[in-house]
Amino acid sequence: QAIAVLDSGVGGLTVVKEVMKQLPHEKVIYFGDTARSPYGPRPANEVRHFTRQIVDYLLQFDPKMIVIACNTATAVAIEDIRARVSIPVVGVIAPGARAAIKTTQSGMIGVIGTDGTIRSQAYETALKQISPDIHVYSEACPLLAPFVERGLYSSDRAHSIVEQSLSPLKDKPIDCLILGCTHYPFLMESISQVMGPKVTLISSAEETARDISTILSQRGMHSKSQETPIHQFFCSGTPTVFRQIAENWLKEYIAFMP
Ligand code: DGN
Repeated sequence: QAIAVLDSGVGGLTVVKEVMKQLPHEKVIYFGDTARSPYGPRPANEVRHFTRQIVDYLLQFDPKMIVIACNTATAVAIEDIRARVSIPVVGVIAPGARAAIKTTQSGMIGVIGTDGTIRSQAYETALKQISPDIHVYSEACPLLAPFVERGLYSSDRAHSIVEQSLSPLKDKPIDCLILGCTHYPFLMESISQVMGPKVTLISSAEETARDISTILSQRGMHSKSQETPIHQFFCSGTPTVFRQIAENWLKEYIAFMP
């Protein structure tokens, strides 16, 4: 049985890469809703509806777990999906929030994400639930995910958009920054250059893969096979760019895209 992973587009591939790194024998079935990306500006109801549709599609494959590898969808749909399915559902917000609390020394945490994620205040809620005195500085960066979606994450233009998007956080006293959108690890180098060495970056992708592993262990659900699995990738839009990005991002882990 596979781990089913979904996102509005290519962002969830950052979670998939961490899963492949940490859990090389687990098969992944991925769905990127590239035709309807970005989710960030959409109303919560609509994102919830899209998430349900994708989960229904993925359930055909009889997965052992659903990973909502999209912060925007996690923020507004995770409880709804948990109520609808009987397998474990993992989101990307709680793992990132926990990691940030472990990392911060000053108690001042920055969060960047889509409009939808920042509007939902899901990170504030998750962070303050663990540690009520924490101070959160959030900034919506709506330009970043669409740029990644076009495959332009290594360009000079991407770097200047990162610079511009993060400028409101530059003078804030934060010591860690949560990358609260699964598209942002594609821009990790630029983000790290802009924020400087005093700010630790927390990738919700890496933390989520750790959570997935913990849940599989607790439930005795790890794959027993020692073979390299054949993963499956689907997207709702034209596959050309999606495929290029996936092949390039996951090249250490997949020989070719089936
Ligand atoms: N990757 C998604 C997230 O983590 O919020 C959403 C990106 C988008 O749709 N703009």
